[in-house]
Amino acid sequence: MVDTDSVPGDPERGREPDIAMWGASGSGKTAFLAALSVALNRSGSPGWRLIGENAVSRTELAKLRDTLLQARTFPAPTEALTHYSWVILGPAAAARRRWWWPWTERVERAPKFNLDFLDLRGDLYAESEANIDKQALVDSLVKSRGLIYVFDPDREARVGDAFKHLDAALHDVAGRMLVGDEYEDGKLPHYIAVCITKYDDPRVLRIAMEGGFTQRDPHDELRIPRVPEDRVRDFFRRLCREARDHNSEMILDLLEAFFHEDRIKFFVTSAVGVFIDEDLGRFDPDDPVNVIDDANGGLTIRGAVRPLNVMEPVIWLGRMLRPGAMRSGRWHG
Ligand SMILES: Nc1nc2c(ncn2[C@@H]2O[C@H](COP(=O)(O)OP(=O)(O)OP(=O)(O)O)[C@@H](O)[C@H]2O)c(=O)[nH]1
Ligand SMILES: [Mg+2]
Repeated sequence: MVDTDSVPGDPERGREPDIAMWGASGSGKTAFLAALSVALNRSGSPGWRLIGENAVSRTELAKLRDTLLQARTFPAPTEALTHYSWVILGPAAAARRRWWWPWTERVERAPKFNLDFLDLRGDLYAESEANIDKQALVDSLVKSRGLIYVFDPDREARVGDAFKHLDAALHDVAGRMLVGDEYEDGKLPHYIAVCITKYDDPRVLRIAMEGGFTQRDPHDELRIPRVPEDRVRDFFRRLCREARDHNSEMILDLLEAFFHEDRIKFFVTSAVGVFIDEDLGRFDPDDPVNVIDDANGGLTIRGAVRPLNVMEPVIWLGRMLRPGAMRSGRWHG
């Protein structure tokens, strides 16, 4: 029997495992990354930072953030495969004294997660033949142990191709990981954060509010309607039912067939957040739209950028994957 608690996150490389991201074309992957540093700054719990590990990643991070905050619009569709190496640093816990060594204080290590993201165009799986970028996506899904799966309810209602993409990508990953004997339980070893994007979109908000999925957080002065944690899975199922493609109803089953149920967590996210009228000082259900058309046929972010649930999935994955916390399917204690 192997003591799983002593197994580091990624034994082969002796470092924290990577987090990979995927989702259909235009589902909001790059906007999510752009919102991440804004979200960490706004988190209300000071001390969280997102840092580029190399010059390219630092420049890209600044560019993404400026697009949202200065240009007040969204990043352009991803054309070339971009590799980001970022580190999230959290605040160190207060120093502690040990009872057997009371005259010295032990400084707790600050939480630190590596984010090795590959940002790809999401239409890869629209092409049936193999290509280099698709290969890179599958490699990154296989190598990672944390996944951010981006699900765009707006696209599902209009185009409805998430099932096709997910099914194809999962079968490619399973073909590489599950055919051998390594994962005896027949499931992929990843933790997966299923992120429903564009919650601020009026249609998505309406389904949440009229479907009775939302609640008000009594501590939130802005009175933004939230989907409580224990309702998000049901909300996801509902959005899949509203999709254009009837196969979308199978997305949840597909996820639960490939991943351990206790390693899947659902999040309702928005890169820009809902509109808050600063004079009113709170959310107005009759005036929620935060993304409007501009004169040049593009989009403008109308009010403040207040990302919703963007850092939460990343920090959840970081916590699940930190050395010692992960239970790989390869070991059975
Ligand atoms: N309302 C709203 N729209 C969003 C949000 N995030 C993204 N969008 C819209 O979705 C579009 C696509 O977002 P991207 O982040 O570029 O999507 P992507 O998944 O990176 O797309 P590809 O790189 O083309 O695969 C944006 O241009 C916005 O119009 C959001 O939080 N709210
Ligand atoms: Mg993109």
